[in-house]
Amino acid sequence: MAAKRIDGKVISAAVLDRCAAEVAALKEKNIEPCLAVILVGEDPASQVYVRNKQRACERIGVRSFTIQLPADTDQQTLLDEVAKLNADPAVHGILCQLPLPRSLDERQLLLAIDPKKDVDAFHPVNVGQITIGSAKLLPCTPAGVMEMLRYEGIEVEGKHCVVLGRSNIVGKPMALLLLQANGTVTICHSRTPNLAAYTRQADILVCAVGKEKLITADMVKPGAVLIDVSINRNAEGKLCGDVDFDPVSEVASAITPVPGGVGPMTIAMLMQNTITAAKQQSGLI
Ligand code: L34
Repeated sequence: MAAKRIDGKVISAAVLDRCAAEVAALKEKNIEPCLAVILVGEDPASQVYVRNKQRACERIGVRSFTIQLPADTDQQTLLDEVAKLNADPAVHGILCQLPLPRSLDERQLLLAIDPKKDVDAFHPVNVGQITIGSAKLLPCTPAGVMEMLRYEGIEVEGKHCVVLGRSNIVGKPMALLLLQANGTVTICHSRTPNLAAYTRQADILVCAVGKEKLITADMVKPGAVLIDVSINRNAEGKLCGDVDFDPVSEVASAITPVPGGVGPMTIAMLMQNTITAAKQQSGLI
C-alpha cells in the first residue's frame, strides 16, 4: 500500500491562517510585527527562499523588509547592519539568510543578533534554551517537522527517531525536539558506518544530508514515517530530497515530498517566531 503523502503546503497554510488571526489581534493592540531579513550576495536558492519568506509576511500581515548586501560586503558592515536592527524597537525579528559568502564569519554574526530578535533561534542563548527545553523561539525547520507530525497525528513518544545529519540548523536541533517529545533518538552523520543498519530501525526517519536517492526502499522499515528535509537538484534540474520517493512510498506509511514538504513549513514557523518575538518585546508574554 502506498504511503500517505504529508502535504507541507496544506499544513503550512493552516499555520499561516492561525498566524494571520494572531497578527490581526496584535494590530488591535497597535502592535505591528516586523521582520527584517539580511541577504548577502546573490545565491539563487537563497533569493527564492527569501522571496517566499516575504510573501508569507504579506499574506499574514507582518511588515517585512530585506536588506540586500553585495557578496563582497565586509564583516564590520554586516555587524553594523545587525546593530542598527537590534536597536530599532519597530523591528521584532532579524534573520540573516545562510549560507554567507565564505569570506564572512557566520558564528560571529549569529552572536551579534539580539537573542530576543533571533527568529531563527541560532544564537547560542536560544540554542541553550532549546537544549534545556524552555525555548520560546524554536528553530524553524525542526519546529516545522514537529508541526507536521502533530498535524498528522503521528505520535513521537516511544518511537525510535533516526536523524541523518548533524548540522546546527537542522540535525542537532531536530534531535533535541524529538527527544523533548519523548522519542528515542539516534543521530547519524557522514562518519557513521553502515547507515542502513540504523535507518532500518527507524520508526521516524528524518533525512537532512543533501544526497539524491541516499535512502532507498531496502533501507526503510515497513510502516516508517519518512521526513525529507533536503533540497537537492537532480540531473534534470528538478528539485528532490534524499529519499528515493516512489519506491520508498511503497514501504513507508507516510512521507513528505520535495518540494511541497518541509520547505513551506520552515517559512510558516518563521512567521510564528516573528509573532512570538513581537509579543515578547511588547511585554505580552
Ligand atoms: N538564516 N538561513 C537562515 N534561516 C533559514 O531558515 C534558512 N533556511 C535554509 C537555508 N538557509 C537559511 C531556509 O529558509 C533552508 N530554507 C528554506 C526555506 C524555504 C524553502 C526551502 C528552504 C522553500 O520555500 N522550499 C520550497 C521550494 C522552493 C523552490 O522552489 O526552490 C519547497 O516546496 O520545498
